Amino acid sequence: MKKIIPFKFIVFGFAFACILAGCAHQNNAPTQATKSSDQVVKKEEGLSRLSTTKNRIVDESGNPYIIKGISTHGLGWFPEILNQNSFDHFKNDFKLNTVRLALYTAENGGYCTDGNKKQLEQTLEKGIKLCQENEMYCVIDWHILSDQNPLDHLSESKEFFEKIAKQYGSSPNIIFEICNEPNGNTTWQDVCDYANQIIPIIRKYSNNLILVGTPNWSQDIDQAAQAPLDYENIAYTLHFYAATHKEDLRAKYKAVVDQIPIVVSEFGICDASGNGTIDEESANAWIRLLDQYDTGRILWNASNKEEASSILKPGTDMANWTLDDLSASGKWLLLQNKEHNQDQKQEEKADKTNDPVTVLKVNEWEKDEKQETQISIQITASQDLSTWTVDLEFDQPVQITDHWNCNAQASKNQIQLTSMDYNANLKKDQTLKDIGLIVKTNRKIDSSQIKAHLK
Ligand code: IDC
Repeated sequence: MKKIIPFKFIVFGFAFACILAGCAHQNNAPTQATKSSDQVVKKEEGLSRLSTTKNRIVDESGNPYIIKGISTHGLGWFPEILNQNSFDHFKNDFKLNTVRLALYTAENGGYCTDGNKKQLEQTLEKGIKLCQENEMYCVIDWHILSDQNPLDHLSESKEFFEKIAKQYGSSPNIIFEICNEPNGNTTWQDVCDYANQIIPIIRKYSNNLILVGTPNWSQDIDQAAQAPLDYENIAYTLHFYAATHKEDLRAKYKAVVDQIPIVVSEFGICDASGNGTIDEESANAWIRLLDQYDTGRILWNASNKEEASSILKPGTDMANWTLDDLSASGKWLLLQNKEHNQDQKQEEKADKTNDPVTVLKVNEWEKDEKQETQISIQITASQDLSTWTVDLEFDQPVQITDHWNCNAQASKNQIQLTSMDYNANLKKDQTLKDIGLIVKTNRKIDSSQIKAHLK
């Protein structure tokens, strides 16, 4: 079923779209991807090739696909993380589908400065192969940072992407990220000038998804939305560090999320230094928001460096770690998956039962000494409906903090949800998902205690 966007965002998005200027970029239609002869073999053939619609990443069936990944730290500094044990954990414990390989271009030991190019390439290839063997997407991240402007190392970048796209571009699991974080005085026009030279090189060999960084450390996605690049299968990156970037950046994201495809190709739950305090409340607010729009996200970073963003405790043996070695960031990532699993189990259960209404607890957190809970509702119509009402009964008094794709009213222990005009009509056996709300209570809510009636 088509994704339904909260009404308030549709209105906002539409108003915003109306004032946007058109794009002034040359029209370079992607060329047909050619098969590379030395393509690596490929357990990853089962992976669906990802592409973009106007504003989402989708799989080959056209369903929204959520990239869930972990980024390596700098490949030159922490290459030991690339081993089968790590990938087992990434895939089976964290249930991730993507690994991002961060190739710093300019820092100490960078690919374009004083780094050992050959060794860095070998490490990158090791990462690519592990992704392929484990059927995971692999983001090749040209990690500009202190070099601020991607045009600074244009010729190296051209050479690099020519080589990598030629060798690996026909594998469906490869995703190209052509500039991590443009920053300093780098403008969106600079990024476009760069992208307009790199993308055609990649497109000689591959039509795969390409991620493009945005100015201001990949936070100015509004600029990309005003003048998107003129190629297919391009998404723009938004980066956040939850303890530093909060409501302002979330508002910026919400304003453009329906205009361009966005991927959070790097985020941390600590501050922007990659260290400092962990802010789970802000991190959870981000994840709830990204979930609403099926936006992919990749956590920084898989290493044992002594900094808050690393998922392993300092000193952990990266060749042979276990879940006992997780830092606070690592534990948080693991918990994401547990909550996700719980949802999936409930959704599977819901699919098997014939209950017309399913109530799923998606997430919960504490705020101002109260409990906030995000709830998702599914309705399956047992007959054609032209309007619907769902009564929810809780075991305690409840208030509404937010809601989407429904009208909602609370009174004591009850909440009544009613249809919006765009989702009132349901055909027999049709399932309506994406109805959601956030409620505030004194105590934790057990979703099995919520009684739901469809009227
Ligand atoms: C940081 C690392 C840190 C390293 C530094 C190098 O966590 O150990 O010394 O880079 O300059 C980014 C960058 C990413 C940063 C990260 C945290 O993409 O390279 O990693 N960050 O500062 N953007 C925002 C935050």
